Amino acid sequence: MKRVITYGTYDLLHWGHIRLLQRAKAMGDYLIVALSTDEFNAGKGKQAYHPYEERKAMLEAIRYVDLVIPETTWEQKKEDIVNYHVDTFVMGDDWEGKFDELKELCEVVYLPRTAGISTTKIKEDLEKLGRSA
Ligand code: C2G
Repeated sequence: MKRVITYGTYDLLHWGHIRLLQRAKAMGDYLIVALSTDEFNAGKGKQAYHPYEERKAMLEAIRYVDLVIPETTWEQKKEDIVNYHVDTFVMGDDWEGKFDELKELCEVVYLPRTAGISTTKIKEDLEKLGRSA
């Protein structure tokens, strides 16, 4: 049983998120998503549109996702990898190199981001639509 973990906010769930989760799951048999809590996001200077419980429920509805756990700190990754017996840590390549210290514990993979889509872009495009309406 190969176990994969990834981290993120997953707000306004979109195609780029789904493709990341799809490819992450394809790397093993069991995919854990550590989902940023609203409090942790505040620390990232992010305010998600959907609160944690809704973002969690949406991820749990995705066939590629086997378990959703809270991400409450930057430092929890090593503990998560040990506690959940993780074989592979996966992130989009906007994080390229940022988590290489985890290589002492598991495989670390950065996957190409899906171009042309982001939560920020969705918000900006909707704002433009609102102004032109
Ligand atoms: N992603 C992607 N393609 C996009 C947008 C996002 O592949 N067009 C990936 C990101 O690279 C990330 C995941 O989808 O691996 C979730 O993206 P976010 O919700 O934006 O996560 P982020 O805010 O980067 O939080 O400790 C790590 C942080 O929690 C990551």
